[in-house]
Amino acid sequence: MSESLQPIYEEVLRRNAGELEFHQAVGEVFESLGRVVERNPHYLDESIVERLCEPERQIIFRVPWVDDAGVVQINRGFRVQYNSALGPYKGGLRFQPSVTLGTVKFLGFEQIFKNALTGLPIGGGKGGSDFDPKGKSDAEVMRFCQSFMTELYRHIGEYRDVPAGDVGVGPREIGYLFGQYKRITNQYESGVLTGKGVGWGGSRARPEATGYGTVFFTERMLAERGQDLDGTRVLVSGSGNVALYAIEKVHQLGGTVIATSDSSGVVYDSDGIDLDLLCEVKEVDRGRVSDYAERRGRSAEFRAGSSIWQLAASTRVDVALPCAIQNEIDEADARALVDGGVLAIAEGANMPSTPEALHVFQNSNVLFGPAKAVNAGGVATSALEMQQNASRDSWSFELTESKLEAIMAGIHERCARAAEEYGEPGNYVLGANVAGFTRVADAMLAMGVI
Ligand code: NDP
Ligand code: 2IT
Repeated sequence: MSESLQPIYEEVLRRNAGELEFHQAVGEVFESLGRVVERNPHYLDESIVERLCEPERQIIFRVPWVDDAGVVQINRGFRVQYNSALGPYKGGLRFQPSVTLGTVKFLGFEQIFKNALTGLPIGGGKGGSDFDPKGKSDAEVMRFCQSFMTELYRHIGEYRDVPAGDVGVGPREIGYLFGQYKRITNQYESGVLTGKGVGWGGSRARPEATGYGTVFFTERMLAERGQDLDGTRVLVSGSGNVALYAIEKVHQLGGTVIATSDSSGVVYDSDGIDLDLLCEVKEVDRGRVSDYAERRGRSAEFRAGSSIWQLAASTRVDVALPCAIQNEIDEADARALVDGGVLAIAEGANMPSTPEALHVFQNSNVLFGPAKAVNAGGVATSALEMQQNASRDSWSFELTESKLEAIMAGIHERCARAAEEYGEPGNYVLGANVAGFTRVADAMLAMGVI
């Protein structure tokens, strides 16, 4: 990290004690910003970096609800309205027991630069709760969502803050949240949430967007070396929203996904993952990848608790798409991928590589696409959903997907150009951080001391 940024980083650590994921996200961006502030000292003179590290607003609230046994349960709700220089705060809600303020701040910080990279008018925010939807009945999830929105509604709005889904928040939760917002406000304000059902204001291709966008970005990186996905063997971790549609697009483009995972373990399928079966297990039955292995028969094998990335040590892997959770690739995993001869890694999840893993990737010859560029197709299509809501329009799947593909090409181009400008062609980490930072910083400067 450059000398000029070190004291700012120390201050971030001091003011946000114990928020390790937030420290990690800030540190990773700072690694890229040294050269930017050296060339543009006015960013330091105007304290833009310090301002960017401090969220505009942080909301923490109690979420009481009654479970099916009639017992009162208490969870904690969060919304971090991080930066609104480019548009209303925009970013998902995560429901997972491990969520803390530090988790939401890391995600919100990443979201600022990701949203800037899309070129669309959206600021950065994130929210969530330590509520665990797993094992809860639909009625319990509904009562939780209604209680969560009963506080959140006063802080959000089409022009203020527009939440969406993330881990543990899918179409079911967005439905309950939107229903409660509508009741409380007595307004049909479609643009207040994205990820809605297509029949009631949602965008076609939004469910697919993050996974598809991840694969579109991967294609662009491979094309730089005259390669494509046809015939590749691919690992896709996680088996949620992002992973399922990443698998679908890989298969459409001629690759084969040979393994996937969830938090309990890995399923390796020598015939390639059967996506219809996986969707049935995960989306219809809300089951586990071990259930997939059981129902699939001989070609599939479930390995409890093992790392999907270590498969690269024993079988050919060309592309790795981490689509599960932060810090899911550690140094040993990164080494297994690099030593196994992987061509490309593209981060569908947010911050899936530990700093040590990132170091391994950046010191190798593999193509590496960082999350804030690679997975931006989800939030970009959310912005397209907001456009459709604002104009009371509804576009076809083909039109929306083609816009998504063009946006991903634009993000790839912006990252590649910024990396070149700073003397490191092909360094997408540098390119994404520099291009995202510059757009937000310049907007903030134009608006005075905000
Ligand atoms: P989902 O809740 O739909 O799926 C998450 C998946 O990750 C599940 O299969 C889950 O398994 C698995 N998982 C969670 N923790 C672990 C773990 N420790 N090890 C292995 N697998 C794990 O979430 P999404 O698909 O929406 O999100 C996945 C990632 O993509 C997150 O990082 C999210 O922030 C990011 N993202 C999502 C976007 C979106 O539009 N949804 C947009 C951009 C980024 P299990 O069921 O066992 O918990
Ligand atoms: O991390 C992310 O970009 C998301 N979870 C999607 C956010 C959104 O507003 O669609």
